[in-house]
Amino acid sequence: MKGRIIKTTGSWQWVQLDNGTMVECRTRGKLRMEGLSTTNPVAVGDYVELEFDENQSKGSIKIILQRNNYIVRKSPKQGKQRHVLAANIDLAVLISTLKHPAVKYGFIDRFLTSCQLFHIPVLIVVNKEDLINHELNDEWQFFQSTYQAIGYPLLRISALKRTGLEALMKYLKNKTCLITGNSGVGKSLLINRLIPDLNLKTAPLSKFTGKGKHTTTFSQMYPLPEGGFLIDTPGIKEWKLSDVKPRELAHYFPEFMRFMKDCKFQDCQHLEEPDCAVKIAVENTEISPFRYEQYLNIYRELKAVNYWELDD
Ligand SMILES: Nc1nc2c(ncn2[C@@H]2O[C@H](COP(=O)(O)OP(=O)(O)OP(=O)(O)O)[C@@H](O)[C@H]2O)c(=O)[nH]1
Ligand SMILES: [Mg+2]
Ligand SMILES: [Zn+2]
Repeated sequence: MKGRIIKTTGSWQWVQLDNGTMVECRTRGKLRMEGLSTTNPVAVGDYVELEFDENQSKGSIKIILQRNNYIVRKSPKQGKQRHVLAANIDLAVLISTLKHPAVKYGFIDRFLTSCQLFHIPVLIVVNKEDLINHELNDEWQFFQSTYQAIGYPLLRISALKRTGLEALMKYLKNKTCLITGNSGVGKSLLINRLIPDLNLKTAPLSKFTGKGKHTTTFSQMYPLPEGGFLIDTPGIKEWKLSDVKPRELAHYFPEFMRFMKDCKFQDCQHLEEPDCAVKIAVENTEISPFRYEQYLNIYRELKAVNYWELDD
């Protein structure tokens, strides 16, 4: 029998069958072995083949069907281990705020890199637009010019005040959408707005730090009344890149592509090399100097990690 994973918690998975029935399943030992290089062998969004147990109330997963795509990050706790966040995603919706909490550009640029690597289209959503006053106008201009200029669609919404939701819905309809972002940006409140009667838990930010409280603790997929699915995920503190080699990093910065071919050296890493067309474009601000800085930061980080892991 076929179904789709809508929630995973350790060794138990909740699978939804085509007729809507929910079945609690275990993964078989062998399946877990095959996925050894990742901390989780099955992920939310996976299509699976399952078999019912003798008493018919629970099941076990026999096969994970071929994935269209998936997105992996380095497990925050387990060093080299990889964690599959979700599979078979049509759109990654990256939620950010300008204030409460402040923008985490490090997270955004790393997440965008992963989405380029795993071929997942991204929509950037700035939530809490009700908090964007004239003091935040420069930040908004900067944010917009940085990401819209390099081709990412960008929307401004307020989940609280229900503004911009119709425009957003046009992007989401009939797709499997991964909703990600730092803790407290409003992922769960937004999903509650789009799926009435859901009542996901949301929480005010910590008075102390102004940060989210990691209210959502596991990923789960919910059907949209208009068709499609939204995957709520726990707030991500730090996105650690997986599966990217430093010398390939520039390929995941889409705005570098049209300049790279004019670099003097074919294997140019766009650091200190002479006649680097990317660096010239940065000087002319044809490439955002900020994004180039981020490229250098991530490049150095990947170099350091690869040194310790001894594979380049
Ligand atoms: N002012 C304002 N507050 C909002 C908006 N959207 C969400 N919030 C508030 O921000 C806080 C955090 O919202 P959540 O939906 O719990 O955030 P989350 O991204 O799911 O957080 P985690 O589950 O911890 O990752 C709540 O107090 C929400 O009411 C908005 O558009 N404007
Ligand atoms: Mg949440
Ligand atoms: Zn170069």
